[in-house]
Amino acid sequence: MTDKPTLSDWSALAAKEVKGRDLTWHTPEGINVKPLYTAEDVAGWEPGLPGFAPFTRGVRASMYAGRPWTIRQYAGFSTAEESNAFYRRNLAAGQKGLSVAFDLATHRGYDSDHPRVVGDVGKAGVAIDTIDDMKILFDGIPLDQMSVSMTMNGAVIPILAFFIVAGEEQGVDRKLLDGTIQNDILKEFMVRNTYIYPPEPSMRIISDIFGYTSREMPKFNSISISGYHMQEAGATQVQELAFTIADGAEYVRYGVASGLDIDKFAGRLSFFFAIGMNFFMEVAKLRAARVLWYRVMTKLGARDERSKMLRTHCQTSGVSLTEQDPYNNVIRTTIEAMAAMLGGTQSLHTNALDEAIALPTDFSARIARNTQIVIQEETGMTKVVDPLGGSYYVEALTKQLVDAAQEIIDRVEAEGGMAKAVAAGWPKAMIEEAAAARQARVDRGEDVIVGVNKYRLANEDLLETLEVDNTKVREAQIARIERVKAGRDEAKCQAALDALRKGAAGPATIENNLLALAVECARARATLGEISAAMEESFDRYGTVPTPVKGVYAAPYKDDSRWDQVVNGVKAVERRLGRKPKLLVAKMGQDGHDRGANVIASAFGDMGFDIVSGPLFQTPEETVVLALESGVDVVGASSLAAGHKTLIPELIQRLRDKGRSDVKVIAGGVIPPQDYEFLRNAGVQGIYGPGSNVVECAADVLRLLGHNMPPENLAEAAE
Ligand code: MLC
Ligand code: 5AD
Repeated sequence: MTDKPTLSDWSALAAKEVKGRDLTWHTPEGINVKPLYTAEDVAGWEPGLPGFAPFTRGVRASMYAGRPWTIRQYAGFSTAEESNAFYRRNLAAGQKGLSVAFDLATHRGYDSDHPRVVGDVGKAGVAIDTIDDMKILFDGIPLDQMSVSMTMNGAVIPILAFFIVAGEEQGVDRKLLDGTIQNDILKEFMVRNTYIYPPEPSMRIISDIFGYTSREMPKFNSISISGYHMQEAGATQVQELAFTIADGAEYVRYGVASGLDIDKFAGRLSFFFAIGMNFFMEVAKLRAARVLWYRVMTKLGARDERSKMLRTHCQTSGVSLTEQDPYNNVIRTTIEAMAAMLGGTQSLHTNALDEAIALPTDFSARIARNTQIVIQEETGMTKVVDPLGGSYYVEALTKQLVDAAQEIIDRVEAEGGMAKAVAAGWPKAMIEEAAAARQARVDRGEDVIVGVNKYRLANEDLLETLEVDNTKVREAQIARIERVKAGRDEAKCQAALDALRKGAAGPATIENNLLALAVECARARATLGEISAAMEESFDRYGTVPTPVKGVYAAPYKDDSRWDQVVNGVKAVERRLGRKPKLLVAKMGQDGHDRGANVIASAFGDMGFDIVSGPLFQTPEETVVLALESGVDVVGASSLAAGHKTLIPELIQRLRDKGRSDVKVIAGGVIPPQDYEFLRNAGVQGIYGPGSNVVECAADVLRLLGHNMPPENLAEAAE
């Protein structure tokens, strides 16, 4: 009998096979993944059993064998009528829970008739202005039987009030309302940007909602503490994990400080994570999240096990999907969905294959939904609880993620908690650095994206996409606002709004509970804009100006000939102009997705451009003023929420009106190829969709500025 091979025997054999090449994978989170894991890597690690603390293997003993996760597709567009019809079709075809996507006007507390939201109404989600809209949205959907998630953070008070009153008017007691409100403002300040008020009153709103729902709505999840948007903004999985858990700890502290007993509300806190393409890391991340939350809640004094149990929704990653060769997105989403379920999620959204260009059509929504149905009903994967439990690699990764995230959590806690960290800005900066580094890896081909930086198709077929007629939606919404206002008891409505105004101006007491006061406003037919404005009077409206990170994008380009060509091109233009070429990175409308804009600002800055980072939420008029005041050569409009066809032509027209058509306008972001011609006819001189190489974008801008920039392949030929 031969001796059993040892680990060093394996090492020697593997080294021989690869001629000594180092097989360690250094991940962006700083984890060194080895090519082999064995029992040695998990010595001392005890994952326990599902349903028992610390819930590493799942929050339920029977998990999907008892009840599969909820197929909960996030959706909403156009009017309440259209979204309602879409929901009903989806439920009939096997979707299990609802998840409402609101348009950006609604998110930011504006009625559809507000002049700042002309490009946004009904575009990235459904427009909701009044209780009537909310009732139509759930028409024929019994709110005591269907669990409904609502992604709302800024205008969370009027939306939740409308939901409660819509239930009431359906005959459903609020005690029976089942669902979730996102209500997670800290990540809005960090990455998602649909806040309305400054941080302090925003945190009061959250405690008021905890108070109200814990007293009145026992089945309702009062918050969905979200890491999703951090990963979308470029965060590594360790950053996503750590900042999300630290956010959760902060909310619990605020709830307790507002006088609530921790175990009275903590059982209804829920979570939300992104699931990207690093399959095993994502599985381990969900397991690690449960361990970390158990630890944090034990430390914060929770006694009830339910308070320490991390229940989560997941969504497959939007940024991992591509405009190019979009059927590859079905494959990506399937892999991500499997990671979410193997990690033990409670609820899941799978993205549609047209994610990178538009909102889902009936066709793409069907494929996305069926991805989950096939896993649940055809594969047998739900029959066994935590089937990856005990995998040396998964268990070792779980432990490593717990340790790495704990380090960041400890730093946050040592500095006084997440609210302070967010105000100091370092988590956001950390995420932006990770985003710039990722973009450089993709642009350099180090991170492969099939169909984008490798195996790219010579010709792409056009995909049929959903188009919302924004003008029509806006007109319909305005008509309904007018009808509701004409039909209400004005004195009663104004009295309810006055009471809310006073409540917002006063201390956070039970009598001043903002949600309770807003429920009265909703009953009296006040609009979302009126309810938001009543609070804005004492809370004020918050705004920030982005600060691009420096040097991160440039770092890996040392000794890169194409990079040098572009940098020299910028210098040549600088010599000719007697100053650096200047670019305004503009964000117009209520679209707060700023990862792309920040990455462009950082990368172009690194290449030598003079960058003006425009504030979020500008009107085209404000953008023109800023462009002319700062004397820019180029305005780059970044659009990810479908406002481009309204906002960019208006910007160009206004530049022309000022006699400044010499200022070049380019556009980037989520823009369907079907719209390119429309934009070019409007005067846009360069369009850069998802998957564009940033160095090549800069080369293109140099050409626009009259520099004789050689094409990319010539640079390669010259090497
Ligand atoms: C579950 N149950 C079981 C069981 N599994 N009972 C017995 N045996 C089992 N094996 C019970 C649960 O205890 C619960 O009852 C009920 O069944 C429902 O299960 P759940 O696991 O709680 O699922 P669900 O209701 O779907 O709730 C999941 C959640 C919730 C807790 C994560 O917060 C949620 O649905 N979140 C969704 C968030 C979302 O969709 N966000 C979209 C963001 S999009 P009980 O009585 O215990 O409750 C976005 C994009 C953007 O943000 O930026 O715009
Ligand atoms: N309908 C469906 N999905 C949406 N998303 C955003 N808005 C909608 C909507 N109205 C999804 C996309 C995006 C993520 C934030 O949510 O996948 O990446």
